[in-house]
Amino acid sequence: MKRRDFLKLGVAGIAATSTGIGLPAPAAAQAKMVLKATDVHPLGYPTVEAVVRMGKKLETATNGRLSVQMYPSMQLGGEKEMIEQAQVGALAIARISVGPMGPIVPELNIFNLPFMFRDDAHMEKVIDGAIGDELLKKLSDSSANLIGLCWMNAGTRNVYNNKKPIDSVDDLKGLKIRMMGNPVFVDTMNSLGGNGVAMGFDQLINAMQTGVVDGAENNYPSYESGQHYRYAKYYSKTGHLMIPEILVFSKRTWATLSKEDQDLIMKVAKEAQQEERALWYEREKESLKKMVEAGAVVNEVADKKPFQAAVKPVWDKYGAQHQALIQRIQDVK
Ligand code: BDP
Repeated sequence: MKRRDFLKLGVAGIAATSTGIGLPAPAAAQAKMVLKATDVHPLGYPTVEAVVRMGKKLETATNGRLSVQMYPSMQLGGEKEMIEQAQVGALAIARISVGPMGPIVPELNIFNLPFMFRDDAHMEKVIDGAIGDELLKKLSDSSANLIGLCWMNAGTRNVYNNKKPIDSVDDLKGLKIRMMGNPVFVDTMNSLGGNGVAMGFDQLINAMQTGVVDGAENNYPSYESGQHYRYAKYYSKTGHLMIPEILVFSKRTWATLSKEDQDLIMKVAKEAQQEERALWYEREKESLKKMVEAGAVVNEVADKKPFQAAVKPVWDKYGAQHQALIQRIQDVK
């Protein structure tokens, strides 16, 4: 089905085998529901696998009444489209990056600040703790029409391009680098001296092929599974962003579920947060190996201080109104 047709249907993100769609909560709660889930990544990718496993648990716990149908590999469009479909209830579950959620829930944008987290352990402590819970709640209480279920690891993002290895801020001069659709990222790349170009993940390969951009930035698994090394072989460990993923549920579909089902989904989602993490670290290692075998030229960036200094204006612009939250994140040890 084409994306547009899919949207036109306007179904509540569920394929109910009874006439449960659109009925008030108690009737719908009893109906058999297939929750549509989507991800930009392919089957086997840690985030996809974690949601597939979550679906199996739901199926077992409800004797098949609740299940998850996964649409991987951008089958339902890029992240922007995924968010929109979850908002209108055309799909139930979307696994998205916090990246594009920043403009929707301003506090979330703090996770999108360059060099926000010291390392994976710091990021994990933040998302597993009170701040993580508060931000999921902020999202659920916002006008975004989404329920925040859980977080997932997505490692560190590094710059890659088809011209040369990046060692210093100067090396980025003149390079057109694709960034996720959120002004904070374009500003980040521009303050580093490159030219940030915002576009969807679904448009990136085409943009690299046609020279609209010279490269992009992402973690090892996205670079490897998307085969981006074929278009941009210099992968430089700039480590400028560490952005967790977020699993969201359509608020419209959520409202048709019983409290018991909502609690069950929350429970398996929290488990998915930890399960994805284990899968993530395995996949990072495998992806690094595969991309190098496929010809990627990976380099360390010895001195990151000039990169950190260069993004100061981004912190001033996006962080000023969230100083207290930033301090709390930094205080997490
Ligand atoms: C990947 C995220 C994915 C984003 C993509 C991007 O897993 O959700 O869509 O980056 O750069 O790391 O758009």
